[in-house]
Amino acid sequence: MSVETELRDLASEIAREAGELARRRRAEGVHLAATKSSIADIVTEADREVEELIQDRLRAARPGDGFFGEESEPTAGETGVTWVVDPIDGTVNYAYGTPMYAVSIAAVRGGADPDRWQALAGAVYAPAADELFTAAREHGAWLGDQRLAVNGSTPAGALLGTGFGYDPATHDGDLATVRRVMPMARDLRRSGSAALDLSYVAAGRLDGYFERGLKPWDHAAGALLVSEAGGRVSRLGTAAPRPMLVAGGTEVHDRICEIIGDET
Ligand code: LIP
Repeated sequence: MSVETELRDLASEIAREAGELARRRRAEGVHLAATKSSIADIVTEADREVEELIQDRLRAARPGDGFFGEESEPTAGETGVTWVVDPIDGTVNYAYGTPMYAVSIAAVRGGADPDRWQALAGAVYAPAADELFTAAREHGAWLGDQRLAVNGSTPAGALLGTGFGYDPATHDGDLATVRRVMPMARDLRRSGSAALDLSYVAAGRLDGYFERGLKPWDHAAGALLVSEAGGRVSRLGTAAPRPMLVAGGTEVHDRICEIIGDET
């Protein structure tokens, strides 16, 4: 067993346990804990409780690793491995009681900078669907025991996913991007969870995905799933306040980048 597959199996085990906790708390009733960047950017008590469980399990299994989670202060490690964690991606869906939410756990080599890290392993668990997407570097991407592969060419147009930030002031610009990309699309999906959007690209349920302003924990695991499923992932405009993430099979990825590339 390689380091990457060991990290993948640990992430998978913890993602399932954390997802089950999130599902239980959802059934018991969700309570708002705070708002962050805007009144729409919420964190629930479950987000914090789930992240605490994940951090405890990781600390017990690999005490020297770093941790970079959405709901806590980053902690440096001394092993060279950092865990990048979104305890409940799709928080607004979760708060509203819609099923598109997931636990996203990734292990990366190096710090928590997506432009410098090397993703080693990832797990995205969707409790409502009981679907566990996993990947280990150079060991493929999987949904359970089913090997994943991104879609190839899209003669009928590409089925694309996208999303919007919590700040309404950014919506006009993001909609302008959607308007530019739509001529290549057959249709558009907006799930509310970047981790699941990327998992769906890896599984061939979407042909491509683009979204501006994601946080590292939103895409750390999902991006590895896409690349291990034979797809491509790029971050455009990394010097901008809201870099653009693009993912898909090579043809779709490259076409989206060609359309968007000059606007970032
Ligand atoms: C969410 C992303 C989603 C994006 C939302 C939000 P969160 O992450 O997964 O793609 O459109 O604005 O950023 O806040 O649920 O962890």
